[in-house]
Amino acid sequence: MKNLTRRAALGAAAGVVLARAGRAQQATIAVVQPWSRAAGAGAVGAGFMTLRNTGSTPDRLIAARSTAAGTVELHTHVRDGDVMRMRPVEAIDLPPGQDVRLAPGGYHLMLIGLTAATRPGTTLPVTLVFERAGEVTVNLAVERAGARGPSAAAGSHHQH
Ligand SMILES: [Cu+2]
Repeated sequence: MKNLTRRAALGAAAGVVLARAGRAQQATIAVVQPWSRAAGAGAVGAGFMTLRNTGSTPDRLIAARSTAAGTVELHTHVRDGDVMRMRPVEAIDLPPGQDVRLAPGGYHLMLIGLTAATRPGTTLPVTLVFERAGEVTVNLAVERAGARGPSAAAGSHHQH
């Protein structure tokens, strides 16, 4: 019994250490190539990027906001018969060691009520709120309307 008790005590201590290590893990989400598309003032814009959880614990994108839009929602696309429709989601899960893409036809940020027109070549600030990693502000590179991806990736021949 004495051994079992000691083992339980050690286990509890180890648990505390793990929890502390987890809390100390800040900024373990890398935001790769955030981009948007040109849109008019008052219109709805979109935000795309790859979210890379470089930590060892799960995280979630739980909200986003922008000084350049009235509201920012987290959206996904769901199939409805032959049509793909957008639907708000509460959060986007970010498993450790994985890349989650926000891309046309899938997860994306919906920037509702742009305060000004966005033009190709400019940037758009968005603050991402992660459950564990906290808040990160990134600049979305504005591409032309209808772009399918960030031009930095499309034009890159050296980053393989
Ligand atoms: Cu949407």
